[in-house]
Amino acid sequence: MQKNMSIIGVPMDLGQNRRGVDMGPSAIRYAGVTERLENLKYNINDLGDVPVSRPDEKDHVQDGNLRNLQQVSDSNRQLAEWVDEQIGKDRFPLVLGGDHSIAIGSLAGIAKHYDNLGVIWYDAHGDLNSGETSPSGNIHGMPLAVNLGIGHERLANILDYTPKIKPENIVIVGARSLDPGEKELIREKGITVYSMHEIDRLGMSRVMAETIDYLKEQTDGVHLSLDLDGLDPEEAPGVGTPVIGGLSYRESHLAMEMLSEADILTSAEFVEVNPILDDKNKTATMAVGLIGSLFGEKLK
Ligand code: B3U
Ligand code: MN
Ligand code: MN
Repeated sequence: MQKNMSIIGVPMDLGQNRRGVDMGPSAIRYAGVTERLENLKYNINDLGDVPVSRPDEKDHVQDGNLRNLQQVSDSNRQLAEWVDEQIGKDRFPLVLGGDHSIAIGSLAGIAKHYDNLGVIWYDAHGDLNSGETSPSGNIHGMPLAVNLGIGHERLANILDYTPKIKPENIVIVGARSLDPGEKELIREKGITVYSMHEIDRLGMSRVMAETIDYLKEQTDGVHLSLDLDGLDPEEAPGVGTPVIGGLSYRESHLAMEMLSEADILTSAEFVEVNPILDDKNKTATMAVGLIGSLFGEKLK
């Protein structure tokens, strides 16, 4: 793993409609992410936060079925530029959200450096909606579709290219809440999904072994996009859209340890930590624990 790492915070809460997830980057920093990584001998440069407009600022209008389109796309464009620059300097980007709409900007900045970027989408949701299929109008339910080139061009065309990723290079892990339009897209594009059903049947160990083998063969870089709502809300309560029956602390640490051992990751993001809905920063602390395992902490 690249030892030079840049942390980028994105205090974004405009991709959904519950306040508080904008404090996610602060909560994760407060839970000690930098110290944790420095102890593992990473050279950390924390670049601070990408600017995001306040919910009460300017014209927060709904554009069709896309809430706060202008503000979400403006911040994502800046995020894409920051991420692009860090990869250009040969630094591993670790992006801290913020709601999951920020995966639009991070992948825009990352994917231009690869011919065949792989993506592990660790999430209760598919985030494969568009303005046409979304039941909520919330852009945090759309980033994976946007990265496939499906969605408003202000989102899909950030940094002037689209699509960012290929459907065959995506692996979704932990899904248990998919909308009808998302299921259709998964079928149509042949996206690999390990839902909770497969995880229960096969076990996380086999699911991650298959994911790693597949992406190793198929891709020239792998991005982990980890939505904390992939975990069970009993263990990670500080998220805006909790879905029961999720991944456990133990399964999630095993997944991170296996990724660390395989050494295939080239970028990562941790999103949807909402400290207002949390229980004594438990979810941000969970995120930092997972980051520890992902970047090489060992049990013995
Ligand atoms: N699929 C629903 C709910 C949702 C998606 N992502 C989150 N929630 N976190 C939607 O609104 O698109
Ligand atoms: Mn998500
Ligand atoms: Mn989710």
